[in-house]
Amino acid sequence: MSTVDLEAKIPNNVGLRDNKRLMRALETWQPSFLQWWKDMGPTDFNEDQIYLRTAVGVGKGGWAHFDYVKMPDYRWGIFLADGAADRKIHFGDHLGEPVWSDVPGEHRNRLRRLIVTQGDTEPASVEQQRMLGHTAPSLYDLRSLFQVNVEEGRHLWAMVYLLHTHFGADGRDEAEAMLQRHSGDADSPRILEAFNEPIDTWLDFFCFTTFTDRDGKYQLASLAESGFDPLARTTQFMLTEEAYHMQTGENGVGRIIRRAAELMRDGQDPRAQGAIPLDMVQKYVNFWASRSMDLFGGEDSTNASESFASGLKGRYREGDGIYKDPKALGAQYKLAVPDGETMQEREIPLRRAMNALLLDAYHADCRRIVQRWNRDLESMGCDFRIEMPSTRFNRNQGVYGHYKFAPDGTPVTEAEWTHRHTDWLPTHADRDYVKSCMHAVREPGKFANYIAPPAMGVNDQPIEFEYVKFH
Ligand code: BYC
Ligand code: FE
Ligand code: FE
Repeated sequence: MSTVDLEAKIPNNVGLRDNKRLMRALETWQPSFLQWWKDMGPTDFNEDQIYLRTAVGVGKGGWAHFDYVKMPDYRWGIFLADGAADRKIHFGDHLGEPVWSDVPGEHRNRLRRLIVTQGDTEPASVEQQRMLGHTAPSLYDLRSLFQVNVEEGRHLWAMVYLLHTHFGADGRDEAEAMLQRHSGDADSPRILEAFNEPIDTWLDFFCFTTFTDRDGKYQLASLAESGFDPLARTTQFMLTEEAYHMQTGENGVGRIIRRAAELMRDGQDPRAQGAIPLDMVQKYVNFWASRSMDLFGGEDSTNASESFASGLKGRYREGDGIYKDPKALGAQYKLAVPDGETMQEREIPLRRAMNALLLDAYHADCRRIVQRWNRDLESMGCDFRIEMPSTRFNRNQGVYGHYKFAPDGTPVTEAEWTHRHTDWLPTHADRDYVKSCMHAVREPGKFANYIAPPAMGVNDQPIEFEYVKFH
């Protein structure tokens, strides 16, 4: 078991005290991070007391501590999950070799790129969500937002730690650059597309945490298989925090759906009550699910093949021994690709289909979430059903990116798309309407009329607990 140093300026279980050079580098980066938080984070709430969970160790069960803190005083720590002794690389061309505790020279660039891409998304999401605090539907939800924000901040720390420790001067430059690119910035945007999309409403936020944080889960899980041991152990621990983000999303969308269904059951029109009609929720689901599916990259990818072959990025749950061939050689993946008016099935070598495989697992997971929302609709006697859009719908990356499809995956012509896309994706009018529903509710235990209360509070506290104390 690693020792956790909670007294240090930067709480950690990576022995910072014994590595003065690294400690100095990180302590130099810390003020830049705090300045970024103050400029680009949830700026107007930095003086308020938030009931937050803070990671204080990596042991099962007791890894987190709850208390009131001001966000700038949050203890952003560096934690690696404990590693198994003499772990071996369990996939790809280096199968059976000992894992690396230092960066192998021949994989340096690829590894840095993966870490930078991962790291870039974390502060991006905080930037995207920075104004939401002003319209939180309850104190419970406001707390959830800030919990997600501080933890995404910690995930940035996790990647910056790897860059500073293992990539020398370039790593330090990359760590600086993480605070200089900004979500939606015309000159210096975030790396991946979904992280430049605005998150203006709580429906966007809950769809984002359902679908985009869930991409995070799958990407982190495949990096947690990595032969580069520090990356595997960092991402492993990040996943424990990620579960709450996805739960915030699933519950949030679920509560918005439930509220609409309740009103309809009582013979009312959700729209007349400042609630969000279910067909509008479906459009937001379509939008965020498709932008998030793009985060898997191309279905047929030489990058993905190389990352797998080099032992840097494995398949989902690769370590659980669920795949027959840990080298993924000789097998093919069947991919339906557009060919003129029709679809043709093409076989590609499995290694090149690693992004497609991960996307398939993600899509199945999303369908389970949608089913849970639908079970709730059914139990309330409502006939509407939410649907998870096909992996082909509204894509900008990969083999479907240049073609048009309906949400169920049927090919459509450009003309049909032009005619029908406003039925499938939020229009300006939809967005204006959803924005008009957003207003802050700050009385403990009270909720905006578009969202049902949660089933329970946080950390065994009641729903009407004062989750945020304003200064
Ligand atoms: N937008 O070979 P290809 C999270 C680029 S979320 C823009 O098809 P590859 C979080 C790609 O970079 C998880 N560009 O795909 C969630 C490449 O560019 P170059 C984040 C894109 O490289 C919520 C080119 O297209 N973590 O943690 O195999 C809140 C061809 O790429 C996009 C990671 O993503 C796009 N959507 O896969 C907070 C893990 N997609 O090289 C946090 C690290 C692709 O031609 N990243 N491109 O210039 C990776 O593993 C891979 O970079 C990707 C792309 C899966 C993203
Ligand atoms: Fe994260
Ligand atoms: Fe997250």
